[in-house]
Amino acid sequence: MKNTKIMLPTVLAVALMASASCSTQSSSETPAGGSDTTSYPPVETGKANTDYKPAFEGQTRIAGVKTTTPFEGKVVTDKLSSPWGVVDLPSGKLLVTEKAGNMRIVDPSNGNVSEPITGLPKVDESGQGGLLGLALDPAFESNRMVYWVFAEPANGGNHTAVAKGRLSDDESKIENAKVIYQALPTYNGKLHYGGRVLFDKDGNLFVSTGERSDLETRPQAQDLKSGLGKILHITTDGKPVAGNPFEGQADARPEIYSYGHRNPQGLAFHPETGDLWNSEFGPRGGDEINIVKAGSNYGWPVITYGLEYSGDKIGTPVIQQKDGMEQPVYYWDPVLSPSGMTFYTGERIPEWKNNLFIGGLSSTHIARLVIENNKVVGEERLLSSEGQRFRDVRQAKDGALYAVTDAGRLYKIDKK
Ligand SMILES: [Ca+2]
Repeated sequence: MKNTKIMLPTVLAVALMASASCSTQSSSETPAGGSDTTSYPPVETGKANTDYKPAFEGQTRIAGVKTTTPFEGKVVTDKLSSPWGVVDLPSGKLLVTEKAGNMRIVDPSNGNVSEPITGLPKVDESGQGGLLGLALDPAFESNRMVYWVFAEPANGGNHTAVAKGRLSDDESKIENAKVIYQALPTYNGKLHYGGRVLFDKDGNLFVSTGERSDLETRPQAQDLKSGLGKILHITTDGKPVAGNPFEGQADARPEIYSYGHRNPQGLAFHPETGDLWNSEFGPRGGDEINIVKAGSNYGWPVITYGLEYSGDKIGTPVIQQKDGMEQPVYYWDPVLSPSGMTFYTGERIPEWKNNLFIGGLSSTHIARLVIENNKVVGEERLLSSEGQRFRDVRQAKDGALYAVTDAGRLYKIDKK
């Protein structure tokens, strides 16, 4: 969703500041509003899994940066159950998916969590499956349409699917839920569903799908006849968008936008360039941030900066770069387990403008990446003292970042 710059009324902002505060983190050595460009050593100090060399300087372990504006991460609620995606409604309340198959509405002004919203199709919540990312229709205020990604149970296993439905006027149920797209083939596994969905400026959807992890399905990331390991570009009816890169090409699915992805769980548009960026789980040592371009190949499982979790090397030959395959803008070794992400466009913390914020699961922090000319030039770890697996981070219309964690917390991250 595009973010806007409408500020929250002062009264509500004060109420928010006064609401439940379980924890705070701040960096307050310099005056409020400062913009410190000092570089620090890279935030990653752990041993890398490999001795692979990056394709260009600054592709990994970039210099550290520190936010100088005092800020804090407050727990709005800890009553969610494995929340996976969060979006803000026009009312300022937040619509959240929970992995087991529920949506709920959270009121950030008081932390209230609604009963489960009914009417959603059943999900397969085994392993990494379940109810995943969501997006509001750009015309939500008039049509109240919600789109979501989920692991759909099917004969022979499950697959990543996209559905839509109308949020009832009383916000208690999804009406006329309909599955609009299935990323086939169905597979009997429980890993790597991808799972984010994002509207573009033309009112079409970008959807990320995983390659289901196993050696058996992994090669399908390179297979244009498979829906696995892809970024897809579909209409709100689940049809390929006209002009997609493989349109009219034999032996290719016309809904595919890019391929060679492993398990992309983050999608966001760069606010200045308009480019689509993704975050993607690599194997052990190869988590990536990419700029997603139409028709491009992102390399998995042919090239990667990581190892198998067994420690075995990946690929024959074992290579990290190849002509015709895109290099990540940035990668992590050791890994972050990057999930939902967003670019900050708010005004309250000026030094965060156009920075990328990525929820880290295994790393238990939010990564802040400073980006200039499509390169990462600084990295910071936020909320690392919280010990939380951050699943999604999103900016709401009040200009704050909201982040959900696997342990059921919703954080509001804002200027102190
Ligand atoms: Ca890649």
